[in-house]
Amino acid sequence: MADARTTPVTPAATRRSDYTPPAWLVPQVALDFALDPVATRVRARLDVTRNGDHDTPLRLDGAGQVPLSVTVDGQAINDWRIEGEQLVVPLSGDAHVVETEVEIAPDRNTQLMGLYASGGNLCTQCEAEGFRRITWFPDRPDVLATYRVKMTADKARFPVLLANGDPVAQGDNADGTHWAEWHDPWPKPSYLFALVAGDLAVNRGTFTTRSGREVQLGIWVRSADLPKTDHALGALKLSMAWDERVYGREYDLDVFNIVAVDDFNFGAMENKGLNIFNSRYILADPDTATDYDYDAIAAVVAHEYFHNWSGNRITCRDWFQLSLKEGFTVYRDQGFSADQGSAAVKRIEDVRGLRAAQFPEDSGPLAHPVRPESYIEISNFYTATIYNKGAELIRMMATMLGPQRFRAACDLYFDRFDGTAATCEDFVACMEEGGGIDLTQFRLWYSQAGTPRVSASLVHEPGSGRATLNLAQKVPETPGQPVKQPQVLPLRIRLFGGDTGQPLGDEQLVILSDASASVTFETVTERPVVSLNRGFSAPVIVESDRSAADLAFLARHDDDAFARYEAMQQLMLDTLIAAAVEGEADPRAVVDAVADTLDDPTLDRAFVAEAVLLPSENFIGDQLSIVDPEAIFRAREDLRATLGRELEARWRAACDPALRRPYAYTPEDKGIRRLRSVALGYLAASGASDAPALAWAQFESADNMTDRQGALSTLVSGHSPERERALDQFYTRYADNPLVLDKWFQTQALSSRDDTPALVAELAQHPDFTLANPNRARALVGAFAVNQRAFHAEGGAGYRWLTEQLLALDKLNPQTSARLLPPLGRWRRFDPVRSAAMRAELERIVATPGISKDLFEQASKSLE
Ligand code: 0A1
Ligand code: ZN
Repeated sequence: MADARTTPVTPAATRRSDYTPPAWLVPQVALDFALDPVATRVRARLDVTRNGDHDTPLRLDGAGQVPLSVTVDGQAINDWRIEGEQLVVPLSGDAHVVETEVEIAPDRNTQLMGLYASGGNLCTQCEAEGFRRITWFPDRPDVLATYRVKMTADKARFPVLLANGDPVAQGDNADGTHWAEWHDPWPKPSYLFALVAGDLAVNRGTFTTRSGREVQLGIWVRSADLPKTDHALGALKLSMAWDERVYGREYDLDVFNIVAVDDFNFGAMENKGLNIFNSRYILADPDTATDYDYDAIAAVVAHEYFHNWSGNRITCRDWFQLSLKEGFTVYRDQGFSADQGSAAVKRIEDVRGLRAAQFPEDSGPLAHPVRPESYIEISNFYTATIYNKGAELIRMMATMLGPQRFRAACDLYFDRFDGTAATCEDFVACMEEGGGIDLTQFRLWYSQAGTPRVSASLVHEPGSGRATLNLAQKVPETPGQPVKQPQVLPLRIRLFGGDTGQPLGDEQLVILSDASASVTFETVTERPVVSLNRGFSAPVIVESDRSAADLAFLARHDDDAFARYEAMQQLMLDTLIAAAVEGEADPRAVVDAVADTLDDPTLDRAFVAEAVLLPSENFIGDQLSIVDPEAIFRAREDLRATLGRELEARWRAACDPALRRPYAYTPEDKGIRRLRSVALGYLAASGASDAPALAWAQFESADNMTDRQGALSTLVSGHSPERERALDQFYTRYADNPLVLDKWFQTQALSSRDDTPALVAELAQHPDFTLANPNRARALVGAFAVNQRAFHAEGGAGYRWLTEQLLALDKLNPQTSARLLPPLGRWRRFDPVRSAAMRAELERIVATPGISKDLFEQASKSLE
């Protein structure tokens, strides 16, 4: 197959306003694959029907393949032509059978889109536009077809043949090959097509749906990995039961298979009945996976499973509607995870993730609305805005509707749009109708980019007992959107008595929809303190005039766990910003609040571990108009050292080896482990002379990866002899485990040592480093680029190194390369020297001949 990467002279943009329905529909497809890594033959038989009254020819998308043959109703034709990347077939009637044959080369497919080889097996990835790299087809999500798939392959090399739907037949051939046929009765868009051929072992299970259908579940991996699949299988069963219980959604086929592959561009893919996963979101045992990995596996398994309804049964009309399936499905997987353990801790983690990835996106050059207006390359729009801000939009609607009405509105949506390709507007209209609420203004959340800023100040008149909360909002300017209108902000608010710590009245849901508004509270007899945006009910930035004392008060007394965490974060942030900008700040309030949190026996340890963690260097940087990475690093390290020293006894208690219990994956044990590694970090920051020895002891005696990696991370930022010992031992022990080696690379790329840029450049020469595997590339290159101090180290070597990696990676895998570019796009936020150096690298990328349109779009937009 020809190279599909294009030279971006003027890559064309696709616009939402240009949508037109497909001219031809394809109700049925039959595919016949003669599978071989070097040369795979694909024969496609498409039943096509004219859609409406027009005389346009059939246009099939491709990616540079040469059709070996084209027939219409069984007759070879020669009036087909290639226009751009499309195969154009003139058709006279209203219904025809069009057949094509192509040859493709999976083992030369380094982009990992379409049919490709991974670890000796063959697999597919078709979302968003990968199916056209397999065969000629109207590769757009609003063309829904039923698929019959036949695969033939060498039986010894590829004993397992899987595709979407249910297996219908199989057999052996005399030449050593075998074949299997699968049929998917549910009409689906081409991006949900999948097949897998390989030498795989399976962990089987069953799930009986509430209406009595017994579903055969299978998790397919290489046989050595089989013992690491129980957690994923358990999570799948939990997800299936949860979707029935919470959303009334049942599975609809007799089999549900998941295959894990090592080479994968994203996390996982929801192909109908045949999910394909990045192996990092399947494989786990205590020795190799952290608690974070276990949680992520359950969340991603749930996410892909939930797509069966929010994505597959109801899909997207066009890719501008991507958040229809992604925002809603993230919201659903967040609800699932919240129900498995501490809902408060889950909310804290999700908000931290939103602030780390989406807020910077929304305030930078790549900002775009949840429903974008245009794109050059759709792969660049699988973003935190579409996924995570999209989920926050659903959450706000759920908050405004309340649980019963939200469920009724979801039922209406599933019912009305089942089997169709829908829009974000369709979803909102169902929320409106099913929930009995007017969402006219709320729709601005879909069209306006940028994170709204809310300012809040509380005025109390002790004489009258009246308190007035003055609120104002502003949605900032973003690229292409200079003027914004006020949005609908559902803010959960409660007042507390500043003397007694008691709540003053119930929580209120205040809907701020004007540019400014006031909320009045009567009979407020005590000085009130306001708890704002509880549970992070609106994804906004709150600027309030609350004093350090008020924040410390809320950190102790708020009855909303998230708000308590938030008050603590704000207190820490104010202190760190003062220290970074003015050179000094009084740490007392933070030290006292952290001490009280550690001492509070009513709080679960997982919450405590989150609450006592300082905001990241990046997040502090995001609050400042000009980021001084070194000053931020210093301010944060100083505060860590102060906390480490002043609360030393408490940290020692939290990581006391005597308190260690045998590994168990329970919410309680996870919390204890998390706090243990946080405490170890504080002890190291305090300069305690035995900190490296303590870390080494934890590293060496750990019976699980969470403790081992926690200790390693602490050691890696220091200069002790234990550091090298731990790195060597870790490497030797896990030399055969790619997922753990990723941790080895990543931990070093995140080190806070001064020499990290040089060490990272050296690691790129390590025999185990390769850009060809996306996990490995992200572990080193991706991690380094978010290590604020290292990446922005004086001299600009980090920028040059990143650019070289991106350009090299772009030749293999444009999607992954483009996704690693955004840290360079923060150039406006740095001093003139850094800023110019970053710009120069972006300009170098744009000027490089032959770069992909993926990378071109990200780099050129970052310069605008
Ligand atoms: N729909 C998947 C995400 C996904 C998108 C593109 C991919 O290929 C490059 C792979 C996965 C999800 O939301 O999980
Ligand atoms: Zn998804």
